[in-house]
Amino acid sequence: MYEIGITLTQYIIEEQRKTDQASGEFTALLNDIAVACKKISSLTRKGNLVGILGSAGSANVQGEEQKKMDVITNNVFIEALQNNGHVAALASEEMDEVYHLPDNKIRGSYLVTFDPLDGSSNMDVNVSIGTIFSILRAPEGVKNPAAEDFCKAGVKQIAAGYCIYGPSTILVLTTGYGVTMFTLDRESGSFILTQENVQIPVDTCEFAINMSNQRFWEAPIQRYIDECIAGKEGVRGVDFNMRWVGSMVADVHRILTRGGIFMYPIDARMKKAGTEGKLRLLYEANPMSMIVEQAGGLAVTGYERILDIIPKSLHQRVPVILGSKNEVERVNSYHKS
Ligand code: P6P
Repeated sequence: MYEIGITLTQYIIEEQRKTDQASGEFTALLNDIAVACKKISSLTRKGNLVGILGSAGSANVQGEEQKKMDVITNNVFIEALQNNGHVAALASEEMDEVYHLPDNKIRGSYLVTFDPLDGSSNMDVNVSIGTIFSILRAPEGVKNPAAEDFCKAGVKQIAAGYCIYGPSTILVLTTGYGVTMFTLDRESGSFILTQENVQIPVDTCEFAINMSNQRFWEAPIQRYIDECIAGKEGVRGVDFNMRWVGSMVADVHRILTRGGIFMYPIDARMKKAGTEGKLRLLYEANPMSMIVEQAGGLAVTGYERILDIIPKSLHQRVPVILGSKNEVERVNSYHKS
């Protein structure tokens, strides 16, 4: 246990001391990520004051319109991570291919995948957004790792985290030993430990789903949501509440804080289009699933545990059902029956 109030730097150095063979490289990488998140937090607060809202006039590999801040924050992450010799390559929602470091840069032991500004369209309407990141071990002695080196099952993640840019900027991190939250103190410029050993309540009466897709859902999701909406008079015998921010980081943060179930299931449109979901496995579903499981929750597709999936490609999409253990188990059981 650590005392509330220590800085992220103090925390990760203490954590490093626990693993005696630690080289300090991982500690320094986490610090690089924290620096990137501080810079992004500062930019998101300036918004239109510095003309960074709106479209970049380009599309990403997903064919989605890129916002100016998608491009800006992607570059912030590259600059923060490529200069200190802790990463061997990067992969991002905003880049079609693996990002290889310039030849003169020292390579390190880790690979980082990230969504630099998840939910960026919410920034134009001043709603919480966030950065999601996942850390994998780089292959030994490979100067320029390839996409297949990133395509490891989520259980291989060394660490995962996100930073939510809301009323507070909060960095949420797991290295496999529980979930810890750090709130940015702008006066000192430090992330301060504000919550340790985060636990998601195993029960909930709050679901998060984009209801406008209801007519496309598969039967188990239809059944689950119908029962929630039926409330006290229905089989659940209790009324449910609904929240949908449209920013995965914000919905997951609420679930970590007070419980809930988040669902972006596969639906008829996706099957017709040949895609397997909306959210991306490597830099959205996997990091969030590691965090949720480390906080006592579950994260599944409806058919399998997300962290067990072997990715087929860098930008693979998957269905996501995650959050309070007992509710996710119920949805799982509906998929089985
Ligand atoms: P929809 C944001 O674009 C995102 O990837 C997640 O952050 C969010 O949960 C989801 O898509 C929102 O999707 O279809 O409701 O706009």
